[in-house]
Amino acid sequence: MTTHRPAGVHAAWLPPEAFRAIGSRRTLVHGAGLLVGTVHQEVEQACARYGGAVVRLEPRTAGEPYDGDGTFDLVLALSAPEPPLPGAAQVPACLRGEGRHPAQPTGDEGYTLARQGGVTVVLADAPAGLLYGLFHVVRLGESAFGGDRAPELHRPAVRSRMLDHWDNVDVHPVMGQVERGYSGGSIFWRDGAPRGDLARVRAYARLLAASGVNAVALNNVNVHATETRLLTDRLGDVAALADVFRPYGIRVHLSVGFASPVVLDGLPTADPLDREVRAWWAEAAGRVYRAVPDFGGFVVKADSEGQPGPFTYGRSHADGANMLAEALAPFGGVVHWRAFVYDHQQDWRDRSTDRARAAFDHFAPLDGEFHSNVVLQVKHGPMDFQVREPVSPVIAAMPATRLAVEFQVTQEYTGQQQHVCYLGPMWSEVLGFRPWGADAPTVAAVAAGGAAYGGGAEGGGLVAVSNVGDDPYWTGHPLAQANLYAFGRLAWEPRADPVAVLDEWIDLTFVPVVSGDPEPLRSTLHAMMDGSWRSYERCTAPLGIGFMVRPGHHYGPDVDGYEYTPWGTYHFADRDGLGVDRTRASGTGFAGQYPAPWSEVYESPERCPDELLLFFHHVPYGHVLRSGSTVVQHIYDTHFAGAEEAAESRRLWQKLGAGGLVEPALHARVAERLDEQVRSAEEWQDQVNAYFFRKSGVPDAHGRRIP
Ligand code: GCW
Repeated sequence: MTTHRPAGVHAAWLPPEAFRAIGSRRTLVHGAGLLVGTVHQEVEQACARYGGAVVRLEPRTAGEPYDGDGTFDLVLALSAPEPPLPGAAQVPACLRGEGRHPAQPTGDEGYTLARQGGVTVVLADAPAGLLYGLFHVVRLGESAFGGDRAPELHRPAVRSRMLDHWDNVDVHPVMGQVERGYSGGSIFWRDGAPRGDLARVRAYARLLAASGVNAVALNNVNVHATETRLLTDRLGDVAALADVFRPYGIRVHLSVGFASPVVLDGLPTADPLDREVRAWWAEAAGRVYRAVPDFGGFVVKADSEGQPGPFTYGRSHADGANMLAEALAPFGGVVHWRAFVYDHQQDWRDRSTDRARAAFDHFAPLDGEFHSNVVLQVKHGPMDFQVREPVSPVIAAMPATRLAVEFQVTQEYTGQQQHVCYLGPMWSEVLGFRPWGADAPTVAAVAAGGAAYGGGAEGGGLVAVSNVGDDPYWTGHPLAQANLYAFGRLAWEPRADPVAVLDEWIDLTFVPVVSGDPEPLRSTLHAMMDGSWRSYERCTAPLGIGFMVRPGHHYGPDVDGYEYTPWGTYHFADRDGLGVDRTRASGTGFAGQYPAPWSEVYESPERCPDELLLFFHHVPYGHVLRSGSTVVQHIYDTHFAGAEEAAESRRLWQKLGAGGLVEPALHARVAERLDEQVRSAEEWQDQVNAYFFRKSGVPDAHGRRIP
């Protein structure tokens, strides 16, 4: 029997106690195969702890009746069981094989959930659906076993729900074991070798499956020499990890370097139109699939921040992606080709080059040229995972291309897991954004594709960079676990309310292990977390301008840190005002990359939403926002407020105390991070306010102290 977690590791959102309601009941698990085995094992473990019972039935052929006639509280069965299950009289008629509505297939991963006559039933067409249905019952807890429940069909909104690990096999001299990782080392590798701690990986797979994730890329998109060998002599590492993810319905993918044929086998070129190069990739793909038959595919960062790519050979990104797609196609694999391509060596003096334009300029003209197993993976904003950006215009520009939208669960620019910053509300806003205006499809619909996207290309799904490491709490800051959970849940159901998702996480993580009334803990966590993304926005770069962070590691304030660098991330503050003019009328023209109505809304300083004003416009400090405040007064007010909110969070957590409601060690870990958050928020407040006071000479209207 597997353990729920390796020794010394916090259970995150599935402590054994979360299975209490199921563990004390009688369950029938019906179906064959690996994932049904996982379902059975999960229930069996719960029953061993809480005294319930579980029966496992392999499907039989018609005419061969089941023995026995058990009575069950919970039935988890593959659809249309024939002959009828024992105790089938208890299965609601509407869900019995013969009575089920034929127009409602559950698909590969969906399930129907109902309760009638004292039995809770999960029916699925395929094993993965049973697994997701089981976790739904876990979320419901006791309430899964009370009253009646009309049949509900649950299916994921997007097919591919993927986490990318930026894990290195070797320790990188600057980036460490995990690039932009804030949770210790990799859970896969340590110092160039597999960690071999597969129990930890299994526990991770289980957490991901319970949140809805079904794909993982194992290594950093910046591919160094050792990671290139994951395609050859290190393929065994990949197969071992795939074996652990598989029972939880998760496929593994690999990031590959575009120059692999040169690096690994000394080919003279990696030109995607070269016959030998194409044969090399076909052979590499075959090798991978022999080791991992359900391998997901390749992730590629090409011609980006120094990574090799097709531009070296005068070829397009469609040429590059399609070559890999052809190699993977015979096996059903997919290429995730990243659209994060821009000039990272631009001249800061040149005001006409605009990094925000780059992805659209490179990729929009290629719409329709990518093979159907290429997914173009687009960061949600045009720059780089800032606390506030407009939605990337690429998302609305490529109706004939499979698009995936990429988020960053790891908090590179949102507090690095030192700060509480619950990102669910940001992702929810992005997913619900309608690039073509009211009544037109949302970003989530583009990621879902097909019918949801008005008959557009099949969707590429949702992807996010993982925030997990070998830290005992998984994510450094224990409350950062909520971001990982929320990504999976919002990828499954983008319309879910992010605050309700947070509540689910609290229910699954803390409530099962609380002795006594959980309400004070619940309300404290909501008070600290619900609005923490907006609070972090108030603390840092104002009104959508972004950056102002310390170069390199990206933590803490440095208003001019990137101002005179080649990275294309400028605020252009002078004595009169700040912001980037991205209008068509007088600026870089970026606003024109959007369809109407947003092209018009963003073009106009009067209509542009306040929170994005400085992303699109260069305005004087005295410019009056839609809120009624001036830009400079807004900067002061938000920075004072953000620092005060951090202090308030700390007060709430201290008030909660270490006794009883949360383990003392966890309380201490959060308390220590809150001290740092308060310190850092004051630093942001003072540096940003002092900077703009000195530039503008405008005093704070309320006479507060600006150093
Ligand atoms: O945000 C930037 C990060 C890089 C990262 C890059 C990317 C993996 O600072 O560390 O590289 O984005 O998304 O490729």
